[in-house]
Amino acid sequence: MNKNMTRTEYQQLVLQLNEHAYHYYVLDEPVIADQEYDALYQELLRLESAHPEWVVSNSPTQRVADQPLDKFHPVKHALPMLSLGNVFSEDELFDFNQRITKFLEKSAVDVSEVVFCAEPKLDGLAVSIRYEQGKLVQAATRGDGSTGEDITANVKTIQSVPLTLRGDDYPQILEVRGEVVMPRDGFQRYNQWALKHDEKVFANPRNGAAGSLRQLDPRKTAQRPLAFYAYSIGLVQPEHNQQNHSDILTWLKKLGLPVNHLTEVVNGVTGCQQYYQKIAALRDGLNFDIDGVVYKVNDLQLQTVLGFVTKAPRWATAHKFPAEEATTVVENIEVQVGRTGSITPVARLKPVSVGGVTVTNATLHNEDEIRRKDVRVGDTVFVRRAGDVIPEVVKVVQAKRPAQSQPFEMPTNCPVCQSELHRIEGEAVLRCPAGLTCDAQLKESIKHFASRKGMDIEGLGDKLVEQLVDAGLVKTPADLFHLTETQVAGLERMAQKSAQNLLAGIEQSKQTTLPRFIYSLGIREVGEATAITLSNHLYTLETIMSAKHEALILLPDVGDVVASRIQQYFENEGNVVVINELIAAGIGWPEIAQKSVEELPLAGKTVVLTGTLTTLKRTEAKQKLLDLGARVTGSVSANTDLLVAGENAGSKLAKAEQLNVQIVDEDWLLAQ
Ligand code: 5U1
Repeated sequence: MNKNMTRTEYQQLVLQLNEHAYHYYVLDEPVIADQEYDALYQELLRLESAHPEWVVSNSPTQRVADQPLDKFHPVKHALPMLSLGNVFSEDELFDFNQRITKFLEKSAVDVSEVVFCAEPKLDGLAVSIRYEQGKLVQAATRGDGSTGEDITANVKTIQSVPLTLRGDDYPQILEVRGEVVMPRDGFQRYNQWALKHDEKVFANPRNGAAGSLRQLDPRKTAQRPLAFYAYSIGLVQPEHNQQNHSDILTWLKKLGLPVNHLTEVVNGVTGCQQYYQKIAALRDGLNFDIDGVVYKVNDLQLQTVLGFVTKAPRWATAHKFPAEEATTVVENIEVQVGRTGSITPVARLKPVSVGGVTVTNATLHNEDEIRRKDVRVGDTVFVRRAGDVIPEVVKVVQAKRPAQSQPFEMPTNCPVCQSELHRIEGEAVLRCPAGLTCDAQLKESIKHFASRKGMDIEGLGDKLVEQLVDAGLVKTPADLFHLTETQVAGLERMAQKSAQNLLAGIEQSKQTTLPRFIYSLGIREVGEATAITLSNHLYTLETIMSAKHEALILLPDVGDVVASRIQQYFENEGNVVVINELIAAGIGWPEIAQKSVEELPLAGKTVVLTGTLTTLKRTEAKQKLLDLGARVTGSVSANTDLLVAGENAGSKLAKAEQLNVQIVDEDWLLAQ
């Protein structure tokens, strides 16, 4: 890049970077790669250091103030920040709609079916952001609705919040209301980092968002992964001329503010119900926590007619999902031994309904976690269930702790095989070192071996694996292939027919694929995607088994740790013996044609992945595309050859249709 840029060129560079941020955060359609953005940003830093007098307030470098605050100052909202009424059932939703229609009838407004704007209800912290002459001048928490706290310096650090509004057609004053959230992936990453660095971990993403915004030092907030979604407006001067709430959201988006992509206009109660079901089904797969959906009468004139009941609008309500947290009593604490010997303490709970599901066990993760939370038998605890993850104990209700309770001590020996437990430096978990000679690890390894993504042995469920191990019939995965009908039929609840079915399932599983076989071995850190990578790049089991660390780390997404695990696994003689026995028992797979990169099915093709996938994780789908030879990019353009569209594909799908780009779904990708 030109080293002698002029001030005007510097200003253009700021605009260019802000435009890229808009494409990335608001449109979700980046037009340059992250590295290209970083290079431009570095150039900006260089220019600003050479010419500090040029620095403009909307430069992306100006997000983080370098002085901590001494306290948060009160801010009076120009218009109150409203709260929302709640409904918890379909009946209550009907009542909400009926109250609206009755009120409109009484006001002599004729509406046969109310049109709503439906949005996910994000579980974060509500904020109001004020722009004057297009510049962000203030951000405040909701507080009591009329007065909040000034968190401007913290909100400015959120990358998706524009420091200046886009274009030049913005009102002189615009107050935007919305939610600051900590995305789930960022929350996990942050907590892992916090654990390592002895910092406070957050109990859930909502606490993460709230705690981060309440930091007096904005440099700390800047390190927290936060996102913002706009959902309404406060004061606007001069008055806007939008007709519907959905028009306001479109307008905000045009001005550069992120609006949640799941927002939809729906008709009547039926539309609301369908929207609720749809979002409930998507909930687990989203990257942010939601605790329900919000319906708002879309027509702004009707909103004015409907007005308010105390502080909440009559024209809007939240339809809440069943609570995901509940309190219950810890009846016992036991430890479980995992497939790789990891020892996990588990709280046995007095049964409690959490989010509509009865929970009786909750993980306490590991020794550090149990110490940190100091969970004891007899304690009353908050239990949380988020999506399909294992329920966890969030915290103890100290006030209800029984007088005689004792801190929990982790065992020194494996509860199943009695081996002495080890804790490897740098790891949080205790491990049983006995491998397959420990029955608990053997059972979990066989379950993994037989699982759907592994050898896919029809008829071999968890219960049966436990019976086979307990009866001493299976000591390694290879023993499965030498079982006889008499042995299996002799097990409890098994008869000749079911024994025959199991043996047929085992026989059928012998014809597999190399990635499935590699996955089924249960090598630590080697999931489905890595197994595919190993197979597609190294082609044969022999090459994979003898691959050196230096060769392994050259493979896509194989880092130091994964490479070490793979090498250690194949260096273990016991593992090699079992592999040889499995091959001798007749397990085989079609040879992988050693194609050069140009011969791969998607060689030279530019592919975009969008929407929510149901089977593959996003990283797995991307890996699969890469393994097929594709170049995977983030945005649809005239250069895109193929769009893989999951559910709720949104704007990328529309653009691909417009550009006549070939569109395929997840099933297509799975079949490749
Ligand atoms: N999505 C969404 N969340 N939420 C919260 N919309 C929304 N609207 C709110 C609140 C408190 O209040 C409106 C009445 C502006």
